Amino acid sequence: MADLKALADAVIRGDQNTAVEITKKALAEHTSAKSVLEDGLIAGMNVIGNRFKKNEVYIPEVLIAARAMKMAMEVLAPELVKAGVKPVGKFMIGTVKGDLHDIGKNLVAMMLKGAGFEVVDLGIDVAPEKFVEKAKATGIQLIGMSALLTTTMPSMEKTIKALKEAGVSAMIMIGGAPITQGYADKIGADGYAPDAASAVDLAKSLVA
Ligand code: B1M
Repeated sequence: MADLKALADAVIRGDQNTAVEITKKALAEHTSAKSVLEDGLIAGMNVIGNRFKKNEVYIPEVLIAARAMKMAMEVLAPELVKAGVKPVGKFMIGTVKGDLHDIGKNLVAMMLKGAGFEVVDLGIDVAPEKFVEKAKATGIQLIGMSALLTTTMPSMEKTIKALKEAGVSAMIMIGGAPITQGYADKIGADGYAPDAASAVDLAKSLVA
């Protein structure tokens, strides 16, 4: 029998070969795709997320774990589709206009994928019009914006204004080194998270 605890441990260690191998074995043995996802991959990423929050692991460990999860997800994804497993929620993220920093944004995207969200990544330097266009095209539930520069923080406010004017009803969360809860409140965002692990908790609570 494939061991889903061992799968979670492989994700935690960032051991992509073992993660892929156990995922394949579990599917070959008819373990449900949902169980492989929830009891193996997501369980492992949850541990990493909690350790990251407590500063017990750092960015490289999170990136390596996320890569192991990504490789296993490539094997699992077709089975999840067949089984009709629905994502926890649909999340769209981008670094706002004028801003080219994407390390934190990528980390947030990976952690949310790890938590079972379907993630649309718009990349960097994303103009308000692009957020609006993609939000309308995808019917997304939750939009995330990242900014690392004090000079690009106003792009968040402009984007929120554009989304509201376009009638987009998705929840909006923001983050990035210069962002604070006070700023989120001021510009009308629905939530702020200081780091990628808290972003997962926030995203779950916003789509709940
Ligand atoms: Co830039 N840069 N940079 N830079 N850069 C900073 C941000 C800076 C603080 C450095 C400094 O002066 N001390 C400073 C900003 C000052 C300010 O505005 N107050 C700065 C500057 C000035 C600039 C340039 C203007 C430099 C220049 O050209 N003169 C220029 C601007 C380019 C542009 O964007 N238009 C620039 C360029 C660059 C590089 C391209 C060289 C590179 C980016 C590479 C890349 O991202 N692919 C870069 C880098 C690497 C940095 C530092 C060193 C590191 C940023 C980083 O990746 N941190 C940074 C200094 C620093 O922070 N020590 C700096 C790690 C990352 C995991 O953290 O992004 O904060 P962070 O993400 C965290 C949280 O904030 C949160 O979760 C993440 C994980 O916990 N989070 C969210 C992030 N987004 C979230 C979204 C959420 C929720 C949480 O919900 C949606």
